[in-house]
Amino acid sequence: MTTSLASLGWDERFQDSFRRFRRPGNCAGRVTRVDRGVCTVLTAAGTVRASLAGRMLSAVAKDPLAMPSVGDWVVVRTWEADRRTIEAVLPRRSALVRHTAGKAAEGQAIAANADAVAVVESLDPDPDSGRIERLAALAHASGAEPLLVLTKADMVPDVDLLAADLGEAMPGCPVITVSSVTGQGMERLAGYLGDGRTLALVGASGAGKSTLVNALAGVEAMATRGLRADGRGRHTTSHRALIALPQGGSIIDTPGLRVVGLFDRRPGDAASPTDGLARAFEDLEELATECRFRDCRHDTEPGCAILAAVADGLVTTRRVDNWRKLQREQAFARSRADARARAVDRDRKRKLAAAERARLRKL
Ligand SMILES: Nc1nc2c(ncn2[C@@H]2O[C@H](COP(=O)(O)OP(=O)(O)O)[C@@H](O)[C@H]2O)c(=O)[nH]1
Ligand SMILES: [Mg+2]
Ligand SMILES: [Zn+2]
Repeated sequence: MTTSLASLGWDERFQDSFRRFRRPGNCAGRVTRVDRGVCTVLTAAGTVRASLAGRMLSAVAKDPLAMPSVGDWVVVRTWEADRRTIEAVLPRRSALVRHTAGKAAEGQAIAANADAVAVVESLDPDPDSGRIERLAALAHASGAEPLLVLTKADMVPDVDLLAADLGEAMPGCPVITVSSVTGQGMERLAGYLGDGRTLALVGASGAGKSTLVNALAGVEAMATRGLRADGRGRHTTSHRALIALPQGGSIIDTPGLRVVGLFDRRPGDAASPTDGLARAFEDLEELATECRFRDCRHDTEPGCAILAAVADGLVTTRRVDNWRKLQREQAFARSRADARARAVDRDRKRKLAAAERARLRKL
Protein backbone atom coordinates (compact mmCIF):
# COMPACT_ATOMS: atom_id res chain seq x y z
CA MET A 1 0.00 0.00 0.00
CA THR A 2 1.32 3.42 -0.82
CA THR A 3 0.40 6.09 1.66
CA SER A 4 1.21 9.75 1.26
CA LEU A 5 3.02 11.23 4.22
CA ALA A 6 0.44 14.04 4.31
CA SER A 7 -2.40 11.58 4.86
CA LEU A 8 -0.39 10.29 7.82
CA GLY A 9 -0.19 13.76 9.32
CA TRP A 10 3.07 15.10 7.87
CA ASP A 11 2.76 18.87 7.66
CA GLU A 12 4.76 22.10 7.54
CA ARG A 13 5.69 22.01 11.21
CA PHE A 14 7.21 18.53 10.95
CA GLN A 15 8.79 19.61 7.66
CA ASP A 16 10.39 22.51 9.54
CA SER A 17 11.78 20.24 12.25
CA PHE A 18 13.14 17.94 9.55
CA ARG A 19 14.97 20.76 7.74
CA ARG A 20 18.22 20.50 9.70
CA PHE A 21 18.43 16.77 8.93
CA ARG A 22 17.91 17.23 5.21
CA ARG A 23 20.84 15.64 3.38
CA PRO A 24 21.40 12.84 0.86
CA GLY A 25 20.57 9.48 2.45
CA ASN A 26 18.15 10.93 4.98
CA CYS A 27 14.39 10.77 4.75
CA ALA A 28 11.43 11.22 7.08
CA GLY A 29 8.94 8.56 8.07
CA ARG A 30 6.43 7.55 10.68
CA VAL A 31 6.99 4.67 13.06
CA THR A 32 4.25 2.05 12.77
CA ARG A 33 5.73 -0.56 15.04
CA VAL A 34 8.65 -1.14 17.41
CA ASP A 35 10.12 -4.58 18.13
CA ARG A 36 13.05 -4.78 20.54
CA GLY A 37 14.59 -1.55 19.32
CA VAL A 38 13.95 -2.15 15.64
CA CYS A 39 11.40 0.20 14.16
CA THR A 40 9.11 -0.33 11.22
CA VAL A 41 8.82 3.02 9.48
CA LEU A 42 6.46 4.17 6.77
CA THR A 43 8.32 6.52 4.40
CA ALA A 44 7.37 8.10 1.09
CA ALA A 45 9.29 5.26 -0.58
CA GLY A 46 7.47 2.52 1.33
CA THR A 47 7.87 0.58 4.55
CA VAL A 48 11.41 0.10 5.89
CA ARG A 49 12.98 -1.37 9.02
CA ALA A 50 15.57 0.64 10.91
CA SER A 51 17.65 0.21 14.06
CA LEU A 52 18.77 2.99 16.36
CA ALA A 53 21.79 5.10 15.47
CA GLY A 54 24.54 5.33 18.09
CA ARG A 55 23.53 8.73 19.32
CA MET A 56 19.93 7.58 19.67
CA LEU A 57 21.11 4.63 21.77
CA SER A 58 22.98 6.89 24.16
CA ALA A 59 20.02 9.26 24.36
CA VAL A 60 17.74 6.35 25.24
CA ALA A 61 20.20 5.11 27.87
CA LYS A 62 19.91 8.52 29.55
CA ASP A 63 16.16 8.84 29.14
CA PRO A 64 13.80 6.08 27.99
CA LEU A 65 11.45 8.77 26.71
CA ALA A 66 13.91 9.33 23.86
CA MET A 67 13.07 5.86 22.52
CA PRO A 68 11.10 6.13 19.28
CA SER A 69 7.50 5.15 19.82
CA VAL A 70 4.66 4.15 17.54
CA GLY A 71 3.41 7.33 15.87
CA ASP A 72 6.74 9.15 16.04
CA TRP A 73 8.05 11.02 13.03
CA VAL A 74 11.68 10.05 12.66
CA VAL A 75 14.72 10.74 10.49
CA VAL A 76 15.81 7.56 8.71
CA ARG A 77 19.29 7.32 7.26
CA THR A 78 20.06 4.77 4.55
CA TRP A 79 23.59 3.37 4.51
CA GLU A 80 25.35 1.01 2.15
CA ALA A 81 23.72 -2.36 1.55
CA ASP A 82 20.35 -0.89 2.48
CA ARG A 83 21.17 -0.76 6.17
CA ARG A 84 19.01 1.84 7.87
CA THR A 85 19.22 3.71 11.14
CA ILE A 86 17.01 6.14 12.98
CA GLU A 87 19.00 9.33 13.49
CA ALA A 88 16.46 11.40 15.39
CA VAL A 89 12.91 11.65 16.62
CA LEU A 90 11.22 14.87 15.51
CA PRO A 91 9.64 16.84 18.40
CA ARG A 92 6.38 15.23 19.48
CA ARG A 93 3.08 17.12 19.39
CA SER A 94 1.54 14.74 21.86
CA ALA A 95 2.68 11.63 23.65
CA LEU A 96 0.95 9.00 25.72
CA VAL A 97 3.48 8.33 28.41
CA ARG A 98 3.27 5.69 31.03
CA HIS A 99 5.33 5.01 34.05
CA THR A 100 7.74 2.18 33.26
CA ALA A 101 7.63 -1.10 35.10
CA GLY A 102 11.34 -0.80 35.96
CA LYS A 103 12.75 0.34 39.27
CA ALA A 104 13.53 3.88 38.23
CA ALA A 105 10.70 6.34 38.03
CA GLU A 106 10.89 6.82 34.33
CA GLY A 107 8.36 7.27 31.60
CA GLN A 108 7.91 5.36 28.41
CA ALA A 109 6.10 6.74 25.38
CA ILE A 110 3.50 4.29 24.10
CA ALA A 111 2.01 6.41 21.31
CA ALA A 112 3.15 9.69 19.80
CA ASN A 113 1.56 12.47 17.77
CA ALA A 114 -2.03 11.40 18.21
CA ASP A 115 -4.59 14.15 17.69
CA ALA A 116 -7.16 12.36 19.82
CA VAL A 117 -6.86 9.64 22.43
CA ALA A 118 -9.82 7.35 22.99
CA VAL A 119 -10.13 5.70 26.39
CA VAL A 120 -11.78 2.43 25.40
CA GLU A 121 -13.91 0.63 27.97
CA SER A 122 -16.20 -2.30 27.40
CA LEU A 123 -19.82 -1.92 28.58
CA ASP A 124 -19.89 -5.63 29.28
CA PRO A 125 -18.75 -7.19 31.56
CA ASP A 126 -18.24 -4.78 34.45
CA PRO A 127 -17.23 -1.40 33.13
CA ASP A 128 -14.99 0.32 35.65
CA SER A 129 -15.13 4.08 36.29
CA GLY A 130 -11.85 3.97 38.22
CA ARG A 131 -10.02 2.50 35.26
CA ILE A 132 -11.56 5.12 32.98
CA GLU A 133 -10.35 7.88 35.31
CA ARG A 134 -6.83 6.51 35.42
CA LEU A 135 -6.62 6.26 31.63
CA ALA A 136 -8.28 9.67 31.32
CA ALA A 137 -5.41 11.20 33.31
CA LEU A 138 -2.98 9.57 30.89
CA ALA A 139 -4.98 10.82 27.89
CA HIS A 140 -5.22 14.37 29.29
CA ALA A 141 -1.48 14.40 29.97
CA SER A 142 -0.73 13.41 26.39
CA GLY A 143 -1.70 16.78 24.98
CA ALA A 144 -4.16 15.18 22.56
CA GLU A 145 -7.94 15.48 22.76
CA PRO A 146 -9.38 12.84 25.10
CA LEU A 147 -12.65 11.02 24.41
CA LEU A 148 -14.43 8.06 25.92
CA VAL A 149 -15.43 5.14 23.72
CA LEU A 150 -17.74 2.55 25.27
CA THR A 151 -17.73 -0.70 23.32
CA LYS A 152 -20.04 -3.73 23.01
CA ALA A 153 -23.21 -1.65 23.16
CA ASP A 154 -24.99 -4.68 21.71
CA MET A 155 -24.38 -6.57 24.95
CA VAL A 156 -26.33 -4.41 27.41
CA PRO A 157 -29.99 -3.36 27.51
CA ASP A 158 -29.76 0.09 29.13
CA VAL A 159 -26.91 1.61 27.11
CA ASP A 160 -27.81 5.27 27.55
CA LEU A 161 -28.16 5.07 31.31
CA LEU A 162 -24.88 3.22 31.65
CA ALA A 163 -23.11 5.59 29.26
CA ALA A 164 -24.33 8.63 31.20
CA ASP A 165 -23.03 7.12 34.42
CA LEU A 166 -19.62 6.17 32.99
CA GLY A 167 -19.35 9.50 31.20
CA GLU A 168 -19.09 11.19 34.62
CA ALA A 169 -15.64 9.66 34.89
CA MET A 170 -14.53 11.94 32.03
CA PRO A 171 -16.46 15.18 32.50
CA GLY A 172 -16.41 17.53 29.52
CA CYS A 173 -15.22 14.83 27.12
CA PRO A 174 -17.19 13.35 24.23
CA VAL A 175 -18.69 9.93 24.97
CA ILE A 176 -19.29 7.57 22.06
CA THR A 177 -21.01 4.22 22.47
CA VAL A 178 -20.16 1.75 19.75
CA SER A 179 -20.80 -1.80 18.70
CA SER A 180 -18.82 -3.59 16.09
CA VAL A 181 -21.69 -6.05 15.82
CA THR A 182 -24.44 -3.55 14.95
CA GLY A 183 -22.17 -0.80 13.66
CA GLN A 184 -23.67 1.66 16.15
CA GLY A 185 -21.51 4.74 16.76
CA MET A 186 -18.86 3.80 14.22
CA GLU A 187 -19.60 6.74 11.97
CA ARG A 188 -19.24 9.19 14.85
CA LEU A 189 -15.94 7.61 15.83
CA ALA A 190 -14.75 7.76 12.23
CA GLY A 191 -15.22 11.52 12.52
CA TYR A 192 -12.02 11.55 14.62
CA LEU A 193 -10.09 10.03 11.74
CA GLY A 194 -10.06 12.62 9.00
CA ASP A 195 -7.20 12.81 6.53
CA GLY A 196 -3.90 13.43 8.32
CA ARG A 197 -5.43 12.83 11.74
CA THR A 198 -4.39 10.15 14.19
CA LEU A 199 -6.56 8.49 16.81
CA ALA A 200 -4.90 6.42 19.54
CA LEU A 201 -6.79 3.78 21.53
CA VAL A 202 -5.97 2.91 25.14
CA GLY A 203 -7.81 0.47 27.31
CA ALA A 204 -7.70 -2.84 29.09
CA SER A 205 -7.10 -6.03 27.23
CA GLY A 206 -10.39 -7.33 25.87
CA ALA A 207 -11.99 -3.88 25.70
CA GLY A 208 -12.41 -4.26 21.95
CA LYS A 209 -9.61 -2.01 20.65
CA SER A 210 -8.35 -4.26 17.88
CA THR A 211 -11.91 -5.01 16.80
CA LEU A 212 -12.45 -1.26 16.48
CA VAL A 213 -9.28 -0.85 14.45
CA ASN A 214 -10.37 -3.57 12.07
CA ALA A 215 -13.85 -2.09 11.73
CA LEU A 216 -12.45 1.38 11.03
CA ALA A 217 -9.75 0.12 8.68
CA GLY A 218 -12.23 -2.09 6.89
CA VAL A 219 -9.67 -4.88 6.90
CA GLU A 220 -8.28 -7.37 9.37
CA ALA A 221 -5.30 -5.21 10.30
CA MET A 222 -5.04 -6.46 13.86
CA ALA A 223 -5.46 -9.88 15.37
CA THR A 224 -8.38 -9.91 17.76
CA ARG A 225 -9.02 -12.29 20.58
CA GLY A 226 -11.42 -15.03 19.62
CA LEU A 227 -11.37 -18.14 17.54
CA ARG A 228 -10.57 -18.47 13.90
CA ALA A 229 -12.94 -20.33 11.61
CA ASP A 230 -10.70 -23.38 11.85
CA GLY A 231 -11.06 -23.32 15.62
CA ARG A 232 -7.43 -22.54 16.40
CA GLY A 233 -6.79 -19.76 18.85
CA ARG A 234 -5.62 -16.42 17.67
CA HIS A 235 -2.91 -14.36 19.19
CA THR A 236 -4.12 -11.29 20.93
CA THR A 237 -2.40 -8.11 19.88
CA SER A 238 1.03 -8.02 21.40
CA HIS A 239 2.46 -5.02 19.59
CA ARG A 240 1.11 -1.58 19.53
CA ALA A 241 0.90 -0.51 15.96
CA LEU A 242 -0.11 2.38 13.78
CA ILE A 243 -2.42 1.49 10.95
CA ALA A 244 -2.75 3.83 7.98
CA LEU A 245 -6.38 3.90 6.90
CA PRO A 246 -7.31 3.59 3.23
CA GLN A 247 -9.49 6.72 3.56
CA GLY A 248 -6.60 8.74 5.06
CA GLY A 249 -5.71 9.24 8.68
CA SER A 250 -4.33 6.61 11.01
CA ILE A 251 -5.18 4.76 14.15
CA ILE A 252 -2.87 3.52 16.90
CA ASP A 253 -3.73 0.31 18.71
CA THR A 254 -1.91 -0.09 22.01
CA PRO A 255 -1.70 -3.41 23.84
CA GLY A 256 -3.94 -3.83 26.85
CA LEU A 257 -2.03 -2.16 29.64
CA ARG A 258 -2.30 -4.18 32.81
CA VAL A 259 -0.80 -1.53 35.00
CA VAL A 260 -0.79 2.03 33.84
CA GLY A 261 1.31 4.01 36.20
CA LEU A 262 0.82 7.73 36.06
CA PHE A 263 3.64 9.78 34.72
CA ASP A 264 3.42 13.49 34.34
CA ARG A 265 6.32 14.58 32.23
CA ARG A 266 6.01 15.00 28.51
CA PRO A 267 9.10 14.65 26.32
CA GLY A 268 10.68 18.02 25.64
CA ASP A 269 8.34 19.49 28.18
CA ALA A 270 10.19 18.68 31.35
CA ALA A 271 9.98 22.21 32.72
CA SER A 272 6.22 22.48 32.54
CA PRO A 273 4.61 19.11 32.97
CA THR A 274 1.07 18.76 31.71
CA ASP A 275 -0.77 17.69 34.78
CA GLY A 276 -3.11 15.13 33.27
CA LEU A 277 -4.49 14.20 36.66
CA ALA A 278 -5.51 17.76 37.46
CA ARG A 279 -7.19 18.04 34.08
CA ALA A 280 -8.95 14.69 34.37
CA PHE A 281 -10.37 15.87 37.70
CA GLU A 282 -10.89 19.50 36.80
CA ASP A 283 -14.36 19.41 38.35
CA LEU A 284 -12.96 18.45 41.75
CA GLU A 285 -9.91 20.73 41.42
CA GLU A 286 -12.28 23.62 40.83
CA LEU A 287 -14.50 22.71 43.75
CA ALA A 288 -11.44 22.41 45.97
CA THR A 289 -10.62 26.08 45.43
CA GLU A 290 -13.77 26.80 47.44
CA CYS A 291 -12.73 24.80 50.49
CA ARG A 292 -12.24 27.01 53.53
CA PHE A 293 -8.65 25.85 54.04
CA ARG A 294 -6.16 26.04 51.24
CA ASP A 295 -4.51 22.80 52.34
CA CYS A 296 -7.86 21.06 52.85
CA ARG A 297 -7.51 17.29 52.62
CA HIS A 298 -11.27 16.90 52.01
CA ASP A 299 -11.39 14.49 54.87
CA THR A 300 -13.03 15.93 57.95
CA GLU A 301 -12.23 19.62 57.56
CA PRO A 302 -15.01 22.13 58.19
CA GLY A 303 -16.04 24.21 55.18
CA CYS A 304 -14.89 21.56 52.71
CA ALA A 305 -16.54 22.14 49.33
CA ILE A 306 -15.79 18.60 48.16
CA LEU A 307 -17.48 16.97 51.15
CA ALA A 308 -20.42 19.32 50.69
CA ALA A 309 -20.72 18.31 47.02
CA VAL A 310 -20.65 14.64 48.01
CA ALA A 311 -23.36 15.27 50.62
CA ASP A 312 -25.45 17.00 47.97
CA GLY A 313 -25.05 14.04 45.63
CA LEU A 314 -23.19 16.16 43.04
CA VAL A 315 -20.12 13.93 43.03
CA THR A 316 -19.64 10.36 44.16
CA THR A 317 -17.46 9.29 47.06
CA ARG A 318 -15.96 6.78 44.66
CA ARG A 319 -14.69 9.51 42.35
CA VAL A 320 -13.28 11.56 45.22
CA ASP A 321 -11.53 8.51 46.69
CA ASN A 322 -10.05 7.56 43.33
CA TRP A 323 -8.86 11.14 42.77
CA ARG A 324 -6.99 11.09 46.06
CA LYS A 325 -5.60 7.63 45.41
CA LEU A 326 -4.24 8.69 42.01
CA GLN A 327 -2.83 11.87 43.56
CA ARG A 328 -0.90 9.83 46.13
CA GLU A 329 0.35 7.57 43.38
CA GLN A 330 1.51 10.52 41.29
CA ALA A 331 3.21 12.15 44.28
CA PHE A 332 5.09 8.90 44.86
CA ALA A 333 6.13 8.66 41.19
CA ARG A 334 7.32 12.28 41.33
CA SER A 335 9.36 11.77 44.46
CA ARG A 336 11.06 8.79 42.86
CA ALA A 337 11.77 10.73 39.68
CA ASP A 338 13.21 13.55 41.81
CA ALA A 339 15.36 11.16 43.82
CA ARG A 340 16.68 9.69 40.62
CA ALA A 341 17.43 13.13 39.17
CA ARG A 342 19.32 14.01 42.38
CA ALA A 343 21.35 10.79 42.16
CA VAL A 344 22.29 11.55 38.55
CA ASP A 345 23.26 15.08 39.57
CA ARG A 346 25.38 13.83 42.49
CA ASP A 347 27.13 11.38 40.19
CA ARG A 348 27.88 14.12 37.67
CA LYS A 349 29.27 16.43 40.38
CA ARG A 350 31.44 13.64 41.77
CA LYS A 351 32.92 12.99 38.32
CA LEU A 352 33.54 16.69 37.78
CA ALA A 353 35.29 16.98 41.14
CA ALA A 354 37.47 13.94 40.40
CA ALA A 355 38.44 15.39 37.02
CA GLU A 356 39.30 18.69 38.70
CA ARG A 357 41.48 16.94 41.32
CA ALA A 358 43.27 15.01 38.56
CA ARG A 359 43.85 18.26 36.67
CA LEU A 360 45.30 19.96 39.79
CA ARG A 361 47.60 17.01 40.48
CA LYS A 362 49.07 17.40 37.00
CA LEU A 363 49.90 21.09 37.54
N1 LIG B 1 -20.51 -8.41 21.28
C1 LIG B 1 -19.44 -7.68 20.97
N2 LIG B 1 -18.21 -8.20 21.13
C2 LIG B 1 -17.14 -7.46 20.81
C3 LIG B 1 -17.29 -6.12 20.33
N3 LIG B 1 -16.05 -5.60 20.13
C4 LIG B 1 -15.18 -6.58 20.47
N4 LIG B 1 -15.82 -7.69 20.87
C5 LIG B 1 -15.20 -8.96 21.33
O1 LIG B 1 -14.41 -8.71 22.49
C6 LIG B 1 -13.23 -9.52 22.49
C7 LIG B 1 -11.97 -8.67 22.66
O2 LIG B 1 -11.81 -7.83 21.54
P1 LIG B 1 -10.39 -7.26 21.07
O3 LIG B 1 -10.67 -6.34 19.94
O4 LIG B 1 -9.44 -8.36 20.82
O5 LIG B 1 -9.95 -6.47 22.37
P2 LIG B 1 -8.57 -5.70 22.66
O6 LIG B 1 -7.82 -6.57 23.62
O7 LIG B 1 -8.97 -4.41 23.32
O8 LIG B 1 -7.86 -5.48 21.37
C8 LIG B 1 -13.27 -10.28 21.16
O9 LIG B 1 -13.76 -11.58 21.42
C9 LIG B 1 -14.23 -9.49 20.31
O10 LIG B 1 -14.88 -10.28 19.35
C10 LIG B 1 -18.62 -5.59 20.17
O11 LIG B 1 -18.86 -4.44 19.78
N5 LIG B 1 -19.65 -6.42 20.51
MG1 LIG C 1 -5.93 -5.99 20.88
ZN1 LIG D 1 -11.92 20.26 51.02
